[in-house]
Amino acid sequence: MKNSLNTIIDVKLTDITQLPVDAIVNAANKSLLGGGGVDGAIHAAAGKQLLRECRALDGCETGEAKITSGYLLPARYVIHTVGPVWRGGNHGEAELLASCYRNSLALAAEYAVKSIAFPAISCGVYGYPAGQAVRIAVDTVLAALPQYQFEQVIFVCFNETLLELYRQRHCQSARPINA
Ligand code: AR6
Repeated sequence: MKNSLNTIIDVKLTDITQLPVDAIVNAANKSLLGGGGVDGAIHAAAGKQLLRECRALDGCETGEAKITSGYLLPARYVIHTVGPVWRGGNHGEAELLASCYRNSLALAAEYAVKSIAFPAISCGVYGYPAGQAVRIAVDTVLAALPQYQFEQVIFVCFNETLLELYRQRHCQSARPINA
């Protein structure tokens, strides 16, 4: 059985909707009915059936996660999580953001997902400072991995600045990341 030491961790500069992984994570809002940014891109690429399934989910609280099929996406599943809106850092944002990563991984494991890709949750419209968000993303995922058997985790960046931040975090982390 594979343990966390066998999980490949990648950082990729790409469009998450193009990735042929078992699950991609969506940085959604509480309604789960679509929006802009990566959420809009995922709904556009998955097709209208995704919205239909999302309507039946009755929304999602910040820090929690829900799963749907990927429909027209190369990914089999979409895990929808709701990141915190940045309000200065004293409103539980860090713990809520960490919960997004932990709950997404737990849900993925329940569905026997082996490969999963995360966008930089809360780093767009929700305004989370990228450096802090990347640290939470990497540290939370690395801390959670020992309890699962994932084969691959990908941190997807949509710009060079984020890519560089993930690389820097890689240098400081105990585990190697392929970037
Ligand atoms: N592939 C990978 N990353 C992407 C893509 C893509 N196709 N498109 C954008 N990003 P955001 P949030 C990056 O704003 O901050 C939505 O309207 C983007 O550059 O999508 O959690 C929801 O409905 C950024 O680094 O999510 C919510 O209302 C990161 O994804 C709200 O935005 C997240 O940016 C959620 O805001």
